[in-house]
Formats: sequence, structure tokens, C-alpha cells
Amino acid sequence: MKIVAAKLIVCSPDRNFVTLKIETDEGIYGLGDATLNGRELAVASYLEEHVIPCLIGRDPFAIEDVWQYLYRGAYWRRGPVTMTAISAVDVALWDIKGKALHTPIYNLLGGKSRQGVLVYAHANGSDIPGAIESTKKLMAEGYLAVRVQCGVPGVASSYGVPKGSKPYEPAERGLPSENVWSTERYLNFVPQLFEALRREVGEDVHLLHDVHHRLTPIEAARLGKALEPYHLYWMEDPTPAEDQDAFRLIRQHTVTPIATGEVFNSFWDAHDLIRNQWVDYLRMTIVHGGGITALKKAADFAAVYQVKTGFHGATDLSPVTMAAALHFGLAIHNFGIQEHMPHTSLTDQVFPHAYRFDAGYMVPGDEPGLGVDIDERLAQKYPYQRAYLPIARKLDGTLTDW
Ligand code: CS2
Ligand code: MG
Repeated sequence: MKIVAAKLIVCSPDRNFVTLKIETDEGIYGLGDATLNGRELAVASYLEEHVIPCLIGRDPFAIEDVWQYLYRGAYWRRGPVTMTAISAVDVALWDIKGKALHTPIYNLLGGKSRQGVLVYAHANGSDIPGAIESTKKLMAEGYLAVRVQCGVPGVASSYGVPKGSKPYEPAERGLPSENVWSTERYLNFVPQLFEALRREVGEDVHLLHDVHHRLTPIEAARLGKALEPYHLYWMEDPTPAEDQDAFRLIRQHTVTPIATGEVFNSFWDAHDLIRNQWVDYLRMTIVHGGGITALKKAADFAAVYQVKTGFHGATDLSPVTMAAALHFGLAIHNFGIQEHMPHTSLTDQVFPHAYRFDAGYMVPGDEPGLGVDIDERLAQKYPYQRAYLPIARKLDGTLTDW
């Protein structure tokens, strides 16, 4: 079998997606997600100009060699654009292999290790009653794990809190919006949120919270300690993770489990975090971390140190990535939990898929390969529109992590 063509499908059904389609001389094609929220065309250009010409004529079954060729052979390596491009090729080749061998990808990763993949959903509220109501609604839908984000009194708009009744979609069309942030008000407020949540929803549901990189290590340590009575499943991205050593300090002060890594694009971003057990869950994703091939290596390394996976699964990761993550999560032993922000119905129409939700768990389905397709004619009706993630400034105007 040979790769004979590859193309990009850039579309925007409610939000931007970049999809790579690799075609073979036997009529089998594979899909890869190349979406990098707010930087979509950078990845599209990297693939179009620098990667696709090197793929034509290659054996699509030689997944490891193609990965090494695109990573090691590129000389300039790592970074979100490069690794998202490599991820897209890698996942498309796994899709082709599954289709050619008439088996779902999870079977190529060791087969089922569990019946379903535990997922968590997003509860959002502009205030504590709203956050509690949103959490209860998701529990009624069958979710066993809920991430809760809430507006902070005195902070006009912040990460994770939707404006109006529309589902939360962080990237906004047009230029970056500016959020205002107050660490002090946030630190004083979040323990009250989870104290009220535990009182209202009980002790059994898994509660998660995303700090979203916004605290210093000692502030994160303070928050982790304050949240211990409410036994969160995890406190996510407590501090910017460029400084892996910062997590040592947090770990010295609190037993609240920690998850980080959705912005990672290489195993090396997490190397010290894992081998020192400074984190409990690795959030690095298949679409931004180098694909199934790279994440299998990272997950296996993490397993040695009892670190589990907790992959990112926001709506800016397409259904192609959701499917790949579910195959991956069904098969590997040290799976922890999978984020599940359902896409809009229009997105699901553009990307018909076999995966489904059932009573707190998801399964990828048993179709050969990924079990996802793309309706190219429908996709064309929704052309790309530049969009940006917001930026944040402190009350005094200092730019800070959003
Ligand atoms: C968040 C994301 O889902 C999460 O954990 O961190 O919503 C993140 O802000 C977006 O994916 C960024 O594109
Ligand atoms: Mg996050």
C-alpha cells in the first residue's frame, strides 16, 4: 500500500477545525486532527508546505518510521505547531492501518483493558447557585465526574465561565478579548464554591477544577490545601508548567491530586513531573503531543511512576481526536479519566462518528480504524474564520495567564 495524496480540510462549523486526509492507492484513507486553537492556519501551512510533499509514495503502515522521519528528520523539533502537524499524520496512519486490518484502533493498542472510558463534563456557573445547578444537571445526565468552573465575585469575566446561555467556547472570532483577573478574589472564593458543592451534591461524584495556569506555586499550594476537605479528583494546571520544578513546591504542601499537560507537545515537557511524581495525571493530548505513537510512549513512561492519563478533550479538539483518545483510553492500563466537552450538533454532522456516551462512560465503537468520518461537502459550507483565545490582565493592568 502507498500514500498517493494528502489534503487539508479547514472548516468552521461553530468553531475552526483543521483535518488532514491521507489517501492510499488501495482506496483506504485516514483522518488526522490538526487543530491548534487560535493558530489553525500555522499548522495547515506547516503540513501543506513542509510535510505532505514528503509523505507521497510512503508506506502508510510504517507508522513509527514516518513519525521519526517527521520528528527527528525535521531537525527543528517540538513546539505546538510542529507536533500538532506530526500528530495529524500519525493518527491518520493509525486510522488507515485499522481500516486495512478491519479492526478498531484499540485492538492495535493491546485491546480492551476496560468496558468503557470514564469521562468528565464541564459544569459552569456565573455564581455558586448556578454552578451547583449545572453540576446537578450533568449528574442527572449520568456523568460520574464533573469539572466545575464559576464566576468569581468582583472578576467580570474569567476562564471557563460562558457569557449568556451558549455553551462555553473560549476562542472568539475577531481579535483577542481581554479578561480581568484577581488572584486574591479567586483564592478566597474557590474553597467556598467546593464547600457548597460538596454540601449540595454529596461525597461520591468526582469533582475537578481547572486553575488554568493562573497561580504561583505557593498560591497553588494554598489552594490545594484549602480544597483538601472536598477531596477533588484533581486540581488542574495549578501553575504555568514551563517550570516543572515549581510542582515540587506544590506537592510539599498538599495532597490534592494534580493534573497538567494539555499545553505540552513533547514527553520532555513532562519528564521531571512524571519521574518525581509531582503530578498524578498527564493531560497531554494526542492532537498536540505527537499523535498516538508519541502518547503511547509517554503513557508507558508515566505508568512506571503510577501517573495516569487524563487527556484534554475540549471542543477545540475535533471529533477525530475524541475518537483517538477513546480508543487509547480503552486500551492502556494506566488510563485515568477523559475530558468530554460535547461538540455542537453541527460539528457532529460534519464529523459523523461511532463513539457514544453511556452512564458516565464513553466507548469509541468497533468500526475499523477511528470510527470517524468527515462530510467534506458540508464542511465546505462553513469556511474558516480567524479566532483567538482571550488574554487576561490583573486589576492593575498587568498581563497575566488567561
Ligand atoms: C481547558 C480548555 O478544557 C480545558 O481543560 O483548559 O478549555 C482550554 O482552555 C482550551 O482547550 C484552549 O484552547
Ligand atoms: Mg485545562
